Amino acid sequence: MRGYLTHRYLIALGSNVRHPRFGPPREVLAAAIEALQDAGLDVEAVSRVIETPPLGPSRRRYANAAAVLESSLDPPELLDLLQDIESAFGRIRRGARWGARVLDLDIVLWSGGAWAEPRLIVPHPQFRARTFVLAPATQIASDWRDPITGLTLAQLQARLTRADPLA
Ligand code: PH2
Ligand code: MG
Ligand code: MG
Repeated sequence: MRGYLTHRYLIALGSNVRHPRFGPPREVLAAAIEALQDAGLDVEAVSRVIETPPLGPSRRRYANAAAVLESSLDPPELLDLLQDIESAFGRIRRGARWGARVLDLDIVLWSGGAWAEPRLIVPHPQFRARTFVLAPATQIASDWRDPITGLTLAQLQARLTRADPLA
């Protein structure tokens, strides 16, 4: 049922480790989309999967994608669910920041504007600087406006790829 309690979310997906059953990272992301649907989330759009060089210490390349979904869950409730799915895919949180991971599901934007608490900040604080988030996100939600800068995803992506150091 869709009603006034329904929120829209932009989710970024990433993987740079094989899964013993699903296989290489690109297949992990496909399986993750199914897991989101099985968990009762209404998946409205899914980008293509892109392969990206790792940002940070990990050496393995990533598969990245983005999805738009609808849910009546609020951001902390959705975060709990996404973390349950990450765990079900075998992700172990070792505390190491940006370590290799079989599945990463991040909340990038939600229809409610900004959300800030110690455990969860939406919009995702780094997403404006990350092509591996903006490129797939622009495929499926180019007109979605970042509530902080007022720019659309397409504008943020153009600003990033222009890469003018004086801008
Ligand atoms: N995620 C990270 C750190 N570095 N690099 C790429 N290419 N793709 C990612 O999804 C990614 C990353 C932390 O979540
Ligand atoms: Mg994450
Ligand atoms: Mg991440």
